[in-house]
Amino acid sequence: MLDWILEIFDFMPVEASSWASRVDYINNVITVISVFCTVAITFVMILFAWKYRRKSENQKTAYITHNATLETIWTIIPTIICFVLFYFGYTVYHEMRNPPVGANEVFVKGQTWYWDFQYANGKKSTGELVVPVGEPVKLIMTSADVLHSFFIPAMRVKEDMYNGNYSYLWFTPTSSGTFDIFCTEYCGTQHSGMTAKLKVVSKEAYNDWLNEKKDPSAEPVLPEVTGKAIYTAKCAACHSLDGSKVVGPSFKGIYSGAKHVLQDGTEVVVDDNYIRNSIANPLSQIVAGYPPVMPAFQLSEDELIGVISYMKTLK
Ligand code: HEC
Ligand SMILES: [Cu+2]
Repeated sequence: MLDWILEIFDFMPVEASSWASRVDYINNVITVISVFCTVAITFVMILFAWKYRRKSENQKTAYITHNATLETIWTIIPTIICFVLFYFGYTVYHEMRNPPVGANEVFVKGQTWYWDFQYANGKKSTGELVVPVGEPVKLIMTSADVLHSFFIPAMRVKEDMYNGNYSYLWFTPTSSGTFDIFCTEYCGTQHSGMTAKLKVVSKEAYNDWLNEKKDPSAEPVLPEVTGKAIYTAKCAACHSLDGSKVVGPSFKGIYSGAKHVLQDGTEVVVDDNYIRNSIANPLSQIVAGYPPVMPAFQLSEDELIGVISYMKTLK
């Protein structure tokens, strides 16, 4: 019966990720409850207005102040419904905010009015995001200018992207095909044209695409190679790779997920945003036990991707 009612609401985009059916189910249940309540309350309101209308000039209406039983019931039942909806919503949300370790990472840069993508092997694409079917994909996203928002309706994922900061989202595509990507943050005159295509392909096709070499002279450089060069030129004087303390903390195992304690006592888990912030605003988060002497570096988005990718290799 419930499934049959939910069928009526089947006007959503295709379901092509492991989130899709769960997101739609919650959405449909909320819609069914809302439609039911709206219709029922409106009907009863009109009915009662008519039924209990004043029928003669000197008719006195009943003097009712409250009804404790009714009020308790209409408080408790909606509260229970809200908690049940919250439970289902939160479980999906919690999973959405915790990408699995080992997901295929793709860096995404939004700018007025197109999208750039960079893959783990340094390959870049514009306006076309290619991912393998059945494997988790994590997008690490930033904006080169104003606010944008990355939306793939078929995957049921959407996340804002900011200048100078990384946001992320992840999904596991469950069917192959080409899907639309939209910007859903009004970002200027050509906002509506800020679209791209998501191509979900087989693992083999993905690997072929990732490693295809159209032009041997323009072979992609591994981001960690770029990162290592930057490290040697700009960071090695103060940061070691072998665990020893030089001027600053060693980069060895920096991505292990361990907590780092800051000067003010707060604990942080090292992630892409922490690294990014440590480079651009070193004085905003000072590691406990070290002097605040690190200069700020203005690295380009590609250089940041390089340094971050390189640090992830330092086990
Ligand atoms: C002049 C020395 C110096 C240079 C050069 C330097 N740093 Fe630092 N760095 C420090 C010090 C000191 C700290 C610890 C205090 C702090 O957090 O500011 C630090 C902290 C960090 C942290 C936080 C480490 C942690 O364990 O939480 C990161 C990440 C970092 N630096 C990245 C870089 C990168 C990337 C470069 C090169 C582009 C660089 N640093 C260049 C001195 C330096
Ligand atoms: Cu935009």
